[in-house]
Amino acid sequence: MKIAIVCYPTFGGSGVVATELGLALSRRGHEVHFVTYKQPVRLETISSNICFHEVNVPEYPLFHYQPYELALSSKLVNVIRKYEIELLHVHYAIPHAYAGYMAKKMLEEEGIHIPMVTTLHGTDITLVGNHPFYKPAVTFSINNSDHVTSVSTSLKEDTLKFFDIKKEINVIPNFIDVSKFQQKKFTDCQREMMAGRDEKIITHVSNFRKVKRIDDVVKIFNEVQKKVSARLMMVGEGPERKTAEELVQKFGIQDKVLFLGESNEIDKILCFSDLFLLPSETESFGLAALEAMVHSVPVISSNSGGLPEVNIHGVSGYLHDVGDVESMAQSAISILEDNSVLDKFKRQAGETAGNFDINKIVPMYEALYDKALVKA
Ligand code: GMT
Repeated sequence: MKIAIVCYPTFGGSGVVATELGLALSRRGHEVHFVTYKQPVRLETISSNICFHEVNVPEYPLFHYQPYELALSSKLVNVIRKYEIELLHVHYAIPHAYAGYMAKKMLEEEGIHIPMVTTLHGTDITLVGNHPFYKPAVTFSINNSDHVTSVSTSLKEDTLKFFDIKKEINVIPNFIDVSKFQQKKFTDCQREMMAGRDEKIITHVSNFRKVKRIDDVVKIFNEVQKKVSARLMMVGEGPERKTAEELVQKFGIQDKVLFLGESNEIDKILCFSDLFLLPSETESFGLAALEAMVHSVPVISSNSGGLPEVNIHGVSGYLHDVGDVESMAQSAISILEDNSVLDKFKRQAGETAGNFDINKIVPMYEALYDKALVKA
């Protein structure tokens, strides 16, 4: 099948999922064309059946805001026409499904009919899409997609609650390539460079937006380090970093907290981590938690959004109410202070990640594509 994928090429989870999906589809014999404004961060190889088409938005001084959707829909028309693409898979309702719909309509004028699958990832629904300004555009884009998927049941329920949706929403959870991590030998898993022999390593990875509550990460760690000798690795960049750094100063724990910035080597950091913290306000899924679990790192998270579908309370880690720093810290201590408990949680976290193996999930997308093609 010839598939065009539209996504955000950044470090965010939706871009990662879209890229990993495209790569997996190409390995399964499909021809995949990524259409976006920059080469996606995890798209390291371009081959005969993986192409990247850059969307250029010319700077024109008259426009206060450069019209990305216009440039994207025109690019889609050209790519679909030139490479005889059979199916369009867009990640995010706005602006991608919105632009995809325009491309579909332009192509229809030429007698080309192309089915569009839209995957909802969360931010488009729970944060951006629910803003009254965007609501009509999100509703329209979802209702005019040929097929719609969401990455968790919780996100499906939120979408149906917030918007007037006429389309069926199929839940296809995010995934991870378990075998990749079983086979990989992290020769440079240099734990000793990061912490002392008796210190535990706690990690947080995100884009440091408000929704991630990284001040809670610091507060939880501050409580934990009073009981268990530990270090905190803060991986990522974003608007809340300064506030978190100030909190670290306030608690006087600068020597125990490392801000590592954005990293392409998350695997190398997770391989020596003992615990992962994700106390977000909400997560449609929490791919970062799954990435930790596949490295056998237990997760302490909030219990909001799709997190309870990924992190299983008492099995792969613990979940508590948003903002309940005290309970999160207590749970973290209970796992870290006893090595036999830690080992049990590590094993269980790895096993839970197996439920989301790429080989179970990618065929669900392929089945949906088949359905979409039959209808088209
Ligand atoms: O919140 C992020 O870190 C980025 C955001 C995105 O749009 O890329 O992530 C969303 O999609 C991910 C992949 O499906 C999910 O794992 C994240 O939970 C979701 N973020 C939120 O719902 C806040």
